[in-house]
Amino acid sequence: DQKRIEIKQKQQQTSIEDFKQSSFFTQKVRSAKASILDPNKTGIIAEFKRKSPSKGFINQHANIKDVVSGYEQFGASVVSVLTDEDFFGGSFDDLNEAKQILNIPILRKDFIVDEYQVYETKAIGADLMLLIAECLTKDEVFNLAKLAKEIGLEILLEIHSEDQLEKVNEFIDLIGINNRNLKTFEVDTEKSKQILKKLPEDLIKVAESGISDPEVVKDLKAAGFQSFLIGENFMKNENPGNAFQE
Ligand code: IGP
Repeated sequence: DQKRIEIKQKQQQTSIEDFKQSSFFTQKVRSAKASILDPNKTGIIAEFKRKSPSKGFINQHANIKDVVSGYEQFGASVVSVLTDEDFFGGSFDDLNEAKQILNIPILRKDFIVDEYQVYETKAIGADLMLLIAECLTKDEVFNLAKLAKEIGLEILLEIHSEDQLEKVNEFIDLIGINNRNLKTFEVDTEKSKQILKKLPEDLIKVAESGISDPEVVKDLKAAGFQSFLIGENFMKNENPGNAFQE
């Protein structure tokens, strides 16, 4: 609800028409699907995140350009940038700085609830967008994903339980299973492996959150996940790019 109030205010400053005029709007996005399937890359979606609701500050003063260039250099397929300010301390400036130096696709990580934000996502230079099944009805997922596809964005739909699978539709490119329960913050990769078995064949399958060692990645890969969204485990180091390498 808070997001919706913010959106109303923003709409008075920048209109959807303004977004359509922006230079990124007409550009073709970089495909996250292709980058994840690229055998010369790791399949990892590496996240830039200063703080989180579960941990508080992780790395308050990290320099985004240093971090994300490290991620790219060591083989990340995609970089995820939080743009939510209240819970994650992110901003559009962060995404903009990342865009200036990266050659790989950028995921805009935020709570998308309105069509306005879909246009905004394209205009700020992101290549794909997160939709969280838990925050949206089936119809909302459909409408937001359809619009995103129309303007050329790729879509990662995040689910956390099997019943949310009914929100998958033909516009979704990647499906993420969040190992972390957004309400209790508990991490359970076994449950994610169970849900994985029920997923449609043609989607790229992403394991998200709480991945803290290479053994877990191996285990999830063996179970059939093609991509791994990792934030805190990198960001908690003084030099997150180097942490990725290790
Ligand atoms: C990354 P972690 O535990 O590696 O930092 O998790 C990512 O999965 C997590 O930030 C996340 C998230 C979200 C953040 C998953 N779903 C939805 C904001 C909104």
